[in-house]
Amino acid sequence: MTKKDDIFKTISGPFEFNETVATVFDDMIHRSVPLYEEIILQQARMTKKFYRQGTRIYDLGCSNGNFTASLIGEMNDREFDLIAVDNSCPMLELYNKRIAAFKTSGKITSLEADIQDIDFENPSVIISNLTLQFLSMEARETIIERIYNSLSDGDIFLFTEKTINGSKDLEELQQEFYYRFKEENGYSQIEITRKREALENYLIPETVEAHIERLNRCGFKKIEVWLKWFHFTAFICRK
Ligand code: GEK
Repeated sequence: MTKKDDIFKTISGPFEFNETVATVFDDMIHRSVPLYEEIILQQARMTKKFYRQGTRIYDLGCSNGNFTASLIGEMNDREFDLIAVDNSCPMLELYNKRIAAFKTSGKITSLEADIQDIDFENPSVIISNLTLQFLSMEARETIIERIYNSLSDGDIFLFTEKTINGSKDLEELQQEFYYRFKEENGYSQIEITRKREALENYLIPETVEAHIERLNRCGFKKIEVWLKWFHFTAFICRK
């Protein structure tokens, strides 16, 4: 049973994926990311559809394993090879404990590493759900270029990001509706404000256009926004 996220009721300061956050992660992500379950489920289904036997799936920023759990369910008896990467030790400890309890025909390897430092060996699906947003702009460009180069034609890169709108009006609208969503999920004004301040300069969102331009520069030409809820945008890119 996951603990309730009340971190910002009492503290303020910069955000990090430490033990306190790991302990409440499931509650936090469900109450902070609209359509989170739907995003995970459809990504697991797309992974199943595009995974080529004998290749690897990479989950960049795997956290406590929600995508892995969903993938195990979707793959059923099918064999697969998944590399799940996260640089937060407490998060990966939760991941390992949780995934060990699942029965699966898949080979699952968890790696405590920075996603910028790993080699992509024979991938057919690479996923980064809400993780690129924590990298610098240069690092985003480098990793997407490497992802593109490591995939073969027809393979996919799935990613979800918090995005912003370049128009002030529409950005304010997104903000308003997002904060309303958080309030409806039980976060108080002070918690919302403190979390926003804590993420400033750490989670750097970009516009959808900026993402598409970068994807194009890195080689991706077939791109679809398959889900969008105000700030939250999920992409599929096919090589
Ligand atoms: C999910 N994908 O449930 N290298 C490795 N891991 C990183 C890095 C990095 N450079 N930066 C951040 N992380 C998950 C949710 S959460 C999103 C992803 C959120 C890790 C970080 O430790 C955390 O576990 C994850 O990326 C981001 O679908 O909490 O907003």
